[in-house]
Amino acid sequence: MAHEVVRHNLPLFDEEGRSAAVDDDAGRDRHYLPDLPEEDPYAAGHRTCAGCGPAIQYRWVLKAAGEDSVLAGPTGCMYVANSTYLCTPYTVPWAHTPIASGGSFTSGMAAGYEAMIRKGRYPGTYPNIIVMAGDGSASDIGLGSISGALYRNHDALFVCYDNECYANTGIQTSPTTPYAGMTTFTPFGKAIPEGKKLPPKNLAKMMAAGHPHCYVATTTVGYPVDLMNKTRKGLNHVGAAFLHCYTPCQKGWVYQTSMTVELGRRVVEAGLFPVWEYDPETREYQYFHPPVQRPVTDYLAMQGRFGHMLPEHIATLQRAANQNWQDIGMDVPPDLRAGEDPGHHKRMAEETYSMPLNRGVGA
Ligand SMILES: Cc1ncc(C[n+]2csc(CCOP(=O)(O)OP(=O)(O)O)c2C)c(N)n1
Ligand code: SF4
Ligand SMILES: [Mg+2]
Repeated sequence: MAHEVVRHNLPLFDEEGRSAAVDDDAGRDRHYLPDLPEEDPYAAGHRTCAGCGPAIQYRWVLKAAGEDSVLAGPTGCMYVANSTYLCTPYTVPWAHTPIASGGSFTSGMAAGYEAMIRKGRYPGTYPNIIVMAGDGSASDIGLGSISGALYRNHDALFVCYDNECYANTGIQTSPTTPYAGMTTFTPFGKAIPEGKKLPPKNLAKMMAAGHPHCYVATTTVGYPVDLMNKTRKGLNHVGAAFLHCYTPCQKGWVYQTSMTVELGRRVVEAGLFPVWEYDPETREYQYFHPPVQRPVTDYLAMQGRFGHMLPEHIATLQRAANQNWQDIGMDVPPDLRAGEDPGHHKRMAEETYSMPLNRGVGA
């Protein structure tokens, strides 16, 4: 006789109880956090760089998922920096997979647990099955295996931690590296002054459009409660879920290490990374409308990887951001529309911005 597969139903964190919140000058609630679980399945003591965005994301995803989780990690910084012989920061089972196989390995785990529980060989509740793959893995080398797992609807959460480069092998360009983002494979010079010419691949929209039965969402390390709730929604969804999370890489992007979470907000406020959720029941997108809309220079000027940009490059990015604002149903304020004109900008290295942060490097 087949045994029943019992699943967890994780409660969502309260996003309304913001009594402890302290607003900053821009009206953003800065210091709000609800009561969170004490447990930290991603414990301290790993070896990622100071301020590593993917490490922050790993910690919050696993805090939201809890101890009854099993985890896979394809090759990338979050494999290499987190594991040395006989040592990992995880208090839950974890396995490394080849960079191309995060999706297929996780499909196997999900199918295996289903089968073992049905046959009475595993006595517990169906665990939270999670794979966290870098952008190089999820949007490029391992895209096929993740798409296959989503298509077959295995009950697992597939996360892309997006640091917008192949970080672990020395900051090479990936499909999610933004236009003009400097990497070791997209240096700027006389022939190609913008560095990278292509716009980023729209990974999450591609996953939602191509696998409409899946829960799909985007988030950033700038919104911890949103990130943790989307983790829980993805895990509660019976079937495959995909989460695309923006995670700054201070080594590759060249910024002050304390600014990782601030960047996670500014990229949204600059219109360069829309935060949304796709509901497979209603087949609708819900877009987050940030309370602050900034010129892209407020975001770009914080990072050395954009320091070489010329006025026409900044104008190109402002046009892309303005298109994003329209796509998510927000008006484009006149000053942001004016930024579509190159004459509106100085060279990036001379741009002013709204916080005293490090200057861009480069020309
Ligand atoms: C098939 C294959 N090609 C290339 C590599 C070399 N490699 C190891 S880690 C890595 C970078 C992965 O980038 P990403 O998935 O974005 O993770 P990140 O390092 O940025 O965390 C690469 C290219 C590999 N391990 N396997
Ligand atoms: S190189 Fe980037 S992604 Fe890798 S550990 Fe350092 S900050 Fe994190
Ligand atoms: Mg990466």
